[in-house]
Amino acid sequence: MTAPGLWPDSFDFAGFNAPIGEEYAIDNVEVEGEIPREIAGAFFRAGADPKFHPTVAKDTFLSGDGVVSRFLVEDGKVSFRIRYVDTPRHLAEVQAGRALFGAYHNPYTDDVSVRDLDRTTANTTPIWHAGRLFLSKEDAHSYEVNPHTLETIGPWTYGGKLRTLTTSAHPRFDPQSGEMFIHGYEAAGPCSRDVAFCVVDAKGELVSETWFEAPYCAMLHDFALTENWAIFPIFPTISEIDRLRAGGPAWIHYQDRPSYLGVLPRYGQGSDIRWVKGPDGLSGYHIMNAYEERVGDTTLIHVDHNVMETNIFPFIREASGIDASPADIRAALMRWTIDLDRLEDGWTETALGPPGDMSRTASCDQGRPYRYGFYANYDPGVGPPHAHSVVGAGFNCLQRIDVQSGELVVLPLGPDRSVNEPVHVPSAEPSGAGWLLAVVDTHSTMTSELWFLDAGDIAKGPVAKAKLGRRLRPQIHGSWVSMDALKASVRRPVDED
Ligand code: V55
Ligand code: FE
Repeated sequence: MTAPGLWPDSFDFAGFNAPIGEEYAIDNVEVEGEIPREIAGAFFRAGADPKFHPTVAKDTFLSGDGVVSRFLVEDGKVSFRIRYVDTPRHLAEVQAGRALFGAYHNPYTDDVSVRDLDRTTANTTPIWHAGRLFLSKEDAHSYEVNPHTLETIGPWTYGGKLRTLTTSAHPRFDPQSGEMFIHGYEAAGPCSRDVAFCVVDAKGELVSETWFEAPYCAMLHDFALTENWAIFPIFPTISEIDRLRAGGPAWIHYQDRPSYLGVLPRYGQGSDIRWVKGPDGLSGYHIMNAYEERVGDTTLIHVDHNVMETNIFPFIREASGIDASPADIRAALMRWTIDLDRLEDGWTETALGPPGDMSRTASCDQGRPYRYGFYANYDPGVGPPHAHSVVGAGFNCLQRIDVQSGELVVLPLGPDRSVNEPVHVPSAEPSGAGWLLAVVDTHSTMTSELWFLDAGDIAKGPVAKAKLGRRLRPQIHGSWVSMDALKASVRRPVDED
């Protein structure tokens, strides 16, 4: 267990965000209601849970040790397990009995004894591809984890073929070919402007890696993929080597610098990249979806994502001297459209829906014209802010947007609850909308539940809940893996008893 009472005095370590530091398994989680039998598989979750008190006075939720957890769902029953990701960083700190790594994303603040060690916490996304599970963070390579035991196997470099020093926590998948596309920023080391772009085939082989140079070393968290194109959003949240070397904050958001979209044919070379310039000061993290539209003899690309007028993370705004209260930051789910024949015109912007994050679509909709997106939102009318999740206030609404008609369906969770990023589970019924699974946290009882919702009717509330009876630290991202895919994993449940 982690020691109470000595954590930095901020929302990152309070309430639901208080560190937990326990690895455990629950075989039979209490279920209320009936879990639809067609839901069979594993909901893998990545999270952050600092084991030791930080060495820096101010630390962020984003720096916590990676934990991987799994809800296994089959025959209406649920089991749960959670473990640390045994990165070299975590193992070294456990060995030392204290934190050795310093400030978020700044290797120059680490103890000299760990100067040559991988400093990733692998705390951001569980990635499933070609029968393997990886835990990822954007500052290093991913770590392979046995999906049955949650034991860490080691860093994943495609048999040593990978040249980039980083692969992001947001790969994109072609649902038809089974290919995975993955980028890595700071590919050549801290503050380098090099971005790697890799194609991995359906069998898990790295088939290409090409590099391009971004306008600046931006926090390039996610990218958009269509059937033929990859689009890289560059927002002016920038890292600079002199500041890092001086032990300063890694990221500063510049309100007076432009945003860009990098446009690359998805099987192209880095040298093919073209840049579209946009307004100053914008910020965004996650892409909901993107697709191409043929209009006359030109092609439009639509990118749907939450766009904010400044960086959403309080610690980045503070480091940047940006004084904005969260309630005043303008944001919306936006559609940005570029015309491939007129990139010099920039992009046009169409508001699709209220602000929010942690978006999802059905996997089969990725990169193609689609109708439904799901995402979480904080609505102050629903309840007060609670210490929860990486943005501070937890999300208290789950929403489905019809991006064609604009229709919005909302499930408000009330003043006492926060919701984590959902996963979408497809239905075997041809007309079925599928299911949404999301962990919902109740603040008055400090307990977490896995809710099962009909994706076609989220407003009616959960059809079933699996009640853990204890608190989970908020999730970063999650992934759904069907039971068939899990059973076909290249890894076996060797040490499962
Ligand atoms: C994010 C999360 C991170 C990170 C950078 O959601 C960006 C955004 C959990 O770690 O390091
Ligand atoms: Fe993310």
